[in-house]
Amino acid sequence: MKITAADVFVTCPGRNYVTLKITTDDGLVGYGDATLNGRELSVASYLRDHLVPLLIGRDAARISDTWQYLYRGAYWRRGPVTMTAIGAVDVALWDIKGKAAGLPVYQLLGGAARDGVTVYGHASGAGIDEAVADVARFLAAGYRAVRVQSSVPGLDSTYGIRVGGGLTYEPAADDRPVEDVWDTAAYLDFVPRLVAATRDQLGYGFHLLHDVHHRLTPIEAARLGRSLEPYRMFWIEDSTPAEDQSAFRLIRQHTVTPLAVGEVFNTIWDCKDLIAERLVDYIRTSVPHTGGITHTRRVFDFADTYGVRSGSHGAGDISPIGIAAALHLDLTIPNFGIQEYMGHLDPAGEVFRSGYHLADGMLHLGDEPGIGVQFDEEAAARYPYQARYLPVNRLTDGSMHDW
Ligand code: EZ4
Ligand code: CO
Repeated sequence: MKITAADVFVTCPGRNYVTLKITTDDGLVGYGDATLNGRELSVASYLRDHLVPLLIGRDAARISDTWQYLYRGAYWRRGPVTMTAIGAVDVALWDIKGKAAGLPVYQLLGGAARDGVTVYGHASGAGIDEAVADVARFLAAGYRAVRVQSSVPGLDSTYGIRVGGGLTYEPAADDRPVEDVWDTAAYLDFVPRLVAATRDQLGYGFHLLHDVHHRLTPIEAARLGRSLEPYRMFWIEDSTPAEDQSAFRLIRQHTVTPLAVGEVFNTIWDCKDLIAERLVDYIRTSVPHTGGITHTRRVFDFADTYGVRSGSHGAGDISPIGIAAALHLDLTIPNFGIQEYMGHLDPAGEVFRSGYHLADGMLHLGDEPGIGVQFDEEAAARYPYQARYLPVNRLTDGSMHDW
């Protein structure tokens, strides 16, 4: 089963997605998600210019060998661009392996270890009342877990607030990033009130999450965690900039609020100390950004040894192919925690036809062989790439801050 072609598609049905398609000499086709939000073309180039020539003629069945060949062969280890490109190849090859076997990928990974994949939805609002009403809307739709975000009084724009019916937190700017303004004191005063109002009005019969999005110092994160303890959070996410693993030692000393981190990680080397020292409770690496199913499974297996559970990143900038790949892994691992699910808005559904569906707060995979997502090239061509940046953040005095 030789690889005869590998093609890269960049399309913008509502937001940008990069898709890798691998074709074999026996007519099988596999898809991988190569989307890296705000840096899409760098992964497309890494694939087209550096990996595609190496893939042609390789045996598509040898997933592990191809992974090692691309990882060790790069010499320049790790990094989001490299690992997203390798991840797309890996998922496309798992898709092909499933199709060759006539089985969904989760069957090849050991079969389902649970009935479905519990997900959390993204509630938000312009203030406490609107945010709580949005959480209630998710609960009414059957969700068992909801993330709550709200505009912070006094700040013009805050991460995580859905604008209108949209599903993006990265507003389009002309030719440079949108600039948000950040005030930690205002945020730290506000979030306990937001969370208290959510629990007061809606109770404790569901999991409640909140994303800090890398904005606090360790002692500020410790204070936030402690202030939220009465409200039994499922987790606070990305409380400090994620590259500083030792920050979590300090946070951990001060609070029993569960901690999650990892959406910007791309290998086990980014989180091995966090896991081995039990500094976090949930590891949020995602299949497309962490070298595909092959490497993300290693991260989760290692985490299981230390009682750390998965909580994979699943924002809308991960395509339905990346989400489906995550679901196959989520369904099989022993230490599944939760899966983020933001969903995708049309016209993404014209380009990606996915077999998974939401019921009772869980995502359920279909029975299609492979990953189970079809990619429509003609539809993709109708939505050409649009240059977009993630926003940046400044403090009120103009200093750059983490977004
Ligand atoms: O800002 O995926 O938990 N979800 C998130 C996301 C991230 C985007 C960045 O590309 O933090 O909304
Ligand atoms: Co996040």
